[in-house]
Amino acid sequence: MSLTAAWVAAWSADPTRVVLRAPAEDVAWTAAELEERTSTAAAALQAGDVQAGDRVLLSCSPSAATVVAYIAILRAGAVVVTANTGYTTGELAHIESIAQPTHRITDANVDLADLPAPLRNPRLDTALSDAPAMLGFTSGTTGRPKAAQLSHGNLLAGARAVVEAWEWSGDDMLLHALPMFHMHGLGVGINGSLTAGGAMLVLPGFDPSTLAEHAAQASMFFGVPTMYSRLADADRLDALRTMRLIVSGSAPLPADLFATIAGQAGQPPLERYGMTETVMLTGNPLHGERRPGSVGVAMPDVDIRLGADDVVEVRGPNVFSGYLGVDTGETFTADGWFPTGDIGRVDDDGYWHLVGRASELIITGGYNVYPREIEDVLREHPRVHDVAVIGRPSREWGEEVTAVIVGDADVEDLRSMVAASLAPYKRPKDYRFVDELPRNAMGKVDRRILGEQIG
Ligand code: MCA
Ligand code: AMP
Repeated sequence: MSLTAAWVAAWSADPTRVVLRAPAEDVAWTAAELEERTSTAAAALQAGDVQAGDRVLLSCSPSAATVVAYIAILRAGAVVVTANTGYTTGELAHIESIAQPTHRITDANVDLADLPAPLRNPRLDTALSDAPAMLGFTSGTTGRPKAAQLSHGNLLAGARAVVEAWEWSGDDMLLHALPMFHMHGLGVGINGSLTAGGAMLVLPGFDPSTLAEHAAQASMFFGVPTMYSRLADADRLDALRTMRLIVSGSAPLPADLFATIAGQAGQPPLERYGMTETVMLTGNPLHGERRPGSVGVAMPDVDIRLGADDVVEVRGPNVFSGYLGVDTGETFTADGWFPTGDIGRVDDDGYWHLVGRASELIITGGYNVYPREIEDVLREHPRVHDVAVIGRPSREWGEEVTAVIVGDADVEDLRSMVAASLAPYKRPKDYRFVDELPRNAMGKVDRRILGEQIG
């Protein structure tokens, strides 16, 4: 079954229910209206020559129009290619060179007004379960993004798992304040809500006071730890008290923040763990102990084990089929499991903990940054002789991107170089200068020692 056939079935079960609210756009659409708008938009995409299997770049801010465009691409049988709206021209060009999209939807044309009149007999919701639905970009070890290919079946399995685990129903209203170009906002937020037959209240972005203002209307909120920490700083966590479920993910939730949320929001947050390549993998239970510092137990239908070097390995209907252009032999183990790159351990009663990462990946505010990509840019400066980019602990961001430089380049010069080629979240928040970088016997920078040295 295609993902969208499942959504259409959920809409037709209760067509008069309001399923999409977006106060900033004055939107309150029933299931019948959302069905009608997305089928018209999908038919317009097909009139605009979007064929089944074509790749459509979607790089838009969160809005009702973005939700419609996303659903329409999938209903038309095309593949959603996600891209951060903060990308520079160079970053976007790289994504496009890998994904080769035939069409582009950005904030400038998200209303799809530039398309011809919709086809009269569109072919909608006909994608098979193994047809590609999404190309999601993740940081590769070379520092440049790789495209993870997810099918309709992968995304449907991922959505059904969270629907089951969180007893998500048609009575739920999700307060959606996440970006709509990542698995968290799309694969969990939107796909989960549509699969459950629930409703969403979409905000154009995250800010504590707007969130608090709308919280009473919603039953669920999903956020990254930075959002919870900002709600705590603004003294607005109590706005979440009326919700039935608050979920944290994308980055580690520190135990002290867990305790602050539990106290001020009147309920422990449910921390879960996922990846672009797999949708969700584990989660603390809806009923039962939510263990601080643990990412919980395996999601329904997900198999999880510890592989070589304590890397977490996973398998299941939600796990992607591979990266575009990369041999699957390099991506999966010989017996078909996906090594996540996260180092884990498991308690006797099945609760998983993530204790580190096999790679140098930095996670800042829920966004992934690969040091190499920033180092490559900084190294271009003639007065940078050597450089290492590391993540330093930060209360606000979890990890803060920091550039450590050997040389005497001017920091303002470095900042403007970086701004010209990298999205804002990748830009170092701090620049430090040292006489030399600590290296191990293999000549590789020892990032742990470097972190200790600069404090
Ligand atoms: C914005 N900035 C950041 C970040 N976000 N810097 C580092 N890390 C970030 N995450 C920059 C801004 O560009 C700006 O730079 C400065 O920091 C302050 O911006 P501000 O307005 O305060 O930021 P914001 O727009 O309010 O964004 C903060 C945010 C956002 C709301 C927490 O980062 C966010 O939505 N994060 C969620 C990411 C997410 O959805 N991840 C899921 C990935 P300047 O001052 O220079 O202009 S999917 C995933 O990980 C898997 C599947 C999973 O498990 O979920
Ligand atoms: P992405 O490539 O953006 O999908 O990010 C996936 C990565 O985010 C995972 O491999 C983990 O390293 C990290 N992650 C997601 N959820 C959690 C969590 N609850 N705790 C710690 N790390 C997490």
